[in-house]
Amino acid sequence: MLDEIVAAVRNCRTCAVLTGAGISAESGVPTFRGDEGLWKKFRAEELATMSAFISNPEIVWEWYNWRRQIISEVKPNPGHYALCDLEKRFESFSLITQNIDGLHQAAGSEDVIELHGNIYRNKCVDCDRQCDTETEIDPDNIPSCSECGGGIRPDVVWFGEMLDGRIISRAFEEANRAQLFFSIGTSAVVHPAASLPIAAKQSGATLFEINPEATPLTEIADHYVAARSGEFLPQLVARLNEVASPD
Ligand code: BV8
Ligand code: ZN
Repeated sequence: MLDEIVAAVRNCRTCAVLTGAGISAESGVPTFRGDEGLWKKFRAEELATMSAFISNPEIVWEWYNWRRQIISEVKPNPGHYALCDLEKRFESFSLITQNIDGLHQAAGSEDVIELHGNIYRNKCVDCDRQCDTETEIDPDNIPSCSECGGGIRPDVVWFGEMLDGRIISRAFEEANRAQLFFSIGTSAVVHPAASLPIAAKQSGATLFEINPEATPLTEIADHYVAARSGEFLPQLVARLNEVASPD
């Protein structure tokens, strides 16, 4: 398997990668689903919504402050760093993430396409203006937008909300032009992100999936690697270095 992926990396000029919560799992960030998942403790699909924010903004801010606290204490893991190395091996490389934790950027990845926003950014719930309020928001004293007085919310995409049109169109453009597409650490159930690997495959890309568990994508992937990204991606980079400079 490793050799097939090495050959594909060496033979392709354009690559796109979609990551999900799984790539940050080995940094200690809880995923959404799975045994330790956020879903377990909270119905994330209920909390990551505008209706939850309107009916109970305190609870929503407590949840995001708790997640910000966890994320502020973790570091990128070898999987994040391996993607920074992989980026240099292609003429064109696009890193598209569903994650809002900023760990790809912290590892050194440039030009990360953040489909679902970023947990450290705030914006106005009414006029969408990005606000530079300090990261910690007091749930019992939620600041208001200086422009229109609307409440301040996390600048992330909630369920039932459209993604930023420019961002999602760019992501599909990159997926459609990729010769090689990696789906890494995502359960591939949330749309429209989960449609990106399918679009890539339909446009002729070779599709690799890296995930310890199978997902709805596994049966259409050209290669499925049942492994943790923090273990497998560094092995891939090491083998690429070996073949690049055989002794
Ligand atoms: C939209 C930001 C138009 C907020 C998130 C019915 C059918 C199809 C679609 C829908 C439907 N009903 C509603 C919809 C649309 C909905 C959707 O897809 N729902 C799903 C649940 C069915 N989508 C939306 O609402 C999107 N907007 O469609 O607008 C519209 C408008 C109105 C009505 C309808 C449509 C907006 C979606 C964005 C939501 N925001 N996050 C926040 O974080 O607080 S989603 C959130 O979950 C994440 O951002 C991520 O995108 C998503 C999925 O999570 P994953 O990243 O995949 O993580 P998960 O825990 O699920 O999986 C982790 C994986 O990692 C596992 O497979 C595990 O095995 C693996 N793993 C674990 N350890 C490792 C590992 N892999 C590798 N290495 C390891 N070490
Ligand atoms: Zn406003």
